[in-house]
Amino acid sequence: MEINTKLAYVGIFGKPNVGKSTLINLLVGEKVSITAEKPQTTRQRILGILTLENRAQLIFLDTPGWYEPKHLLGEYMRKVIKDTIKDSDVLLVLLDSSKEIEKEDLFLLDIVKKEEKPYLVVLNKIDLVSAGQLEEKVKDLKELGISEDKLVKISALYGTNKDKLLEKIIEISPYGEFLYPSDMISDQTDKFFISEVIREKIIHLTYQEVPHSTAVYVDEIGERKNGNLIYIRATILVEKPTQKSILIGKDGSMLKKIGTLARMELEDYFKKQVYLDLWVKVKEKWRKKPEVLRELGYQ
Ligand SMILES: Nc1nc2c(ncn2[C@@H]2O[C@H](COP(=O)(O)OP(=O)(O)OP(=O)(O)O)[C@@H](O)[C@H]2O)c(=O)[nH]1
Ligand SMILES: [Mg+2]
Repeated sequence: MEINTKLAYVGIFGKPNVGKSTLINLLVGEKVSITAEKPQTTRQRILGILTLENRAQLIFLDTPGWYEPKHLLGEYMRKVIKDTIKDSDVLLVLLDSSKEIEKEDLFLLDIVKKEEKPYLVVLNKIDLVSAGQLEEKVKDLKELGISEDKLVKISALYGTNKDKLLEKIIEISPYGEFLYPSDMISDQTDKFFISEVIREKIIHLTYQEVPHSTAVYVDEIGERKNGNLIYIRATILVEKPTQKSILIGKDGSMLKKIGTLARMELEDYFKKQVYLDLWVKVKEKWRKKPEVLRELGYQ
């Protein structure tokens, strides 16, 4: 029998902070990946599925931003990117149209071109630039050998040209039968999603090294009050005692803020009352320790 549906693993790549996670959430139509105004937010491969009945199933893979690794965690993140490039049928390279094209962008573009897989270059954040600036970028990319039919200009934040991008992706995707049930949007466990939501709030509320030195581990998810309340106990790992004091804050005020924001989002997600019990622990140089990384699921 002839198959007339399209099926593709679609990898999303780019420098830190270009909007990869914002884009996967837009395309899937739900929050599957955390986002932040600070770079290096995503650390793992995040899967999000969009099923268009009788037409296409696109399995998007969000990846960490491409940057020079400074520790084992960074090396892990880079491996995630490389593995995902191999696993994808279609590659999307995201660029921030409000920023200069840098060597990391060129490097990624080079890798992607060498793969000989269908790819698109996605110019994101067009809401931040003028039409003239955008045309300059298109010209720069042409000089780098990226023809206009491979280019899509979008705003992941505002959803501009979402359908145009989807059509282009489907056009270059291979035929295949659906792999996932059509109502499935991700393969993430509750445990992982909870830890990511907590980490997102920490990234939003803290600065400098603190967001990067933080990991979150969920110790327990339990039901209370005859199943009407979800009890969650989670540990926030940091690398130094000073970071622990920042996270706890004066009289516990920072931890309370983090907890409240995370709880509100989790209540929305579980559609139930949530009790969030947060603890902060120092684990020196955890980003350089293979056994800790393994425990945290970075492996
Ligand atoms: N103005 C504007 N901001 C955007 C757009 N897309 C994303 N952003 C913002 O850019 C910042 C980074 O977005 P993310 O989606 O977390 O970026 P990322 O590429 O996943 O970043 P890493 O996970 O660190 O690699 C956030 O503050 C987003 O709100 C856009 O189209 N326009
Ligand atoms: Mg991200």
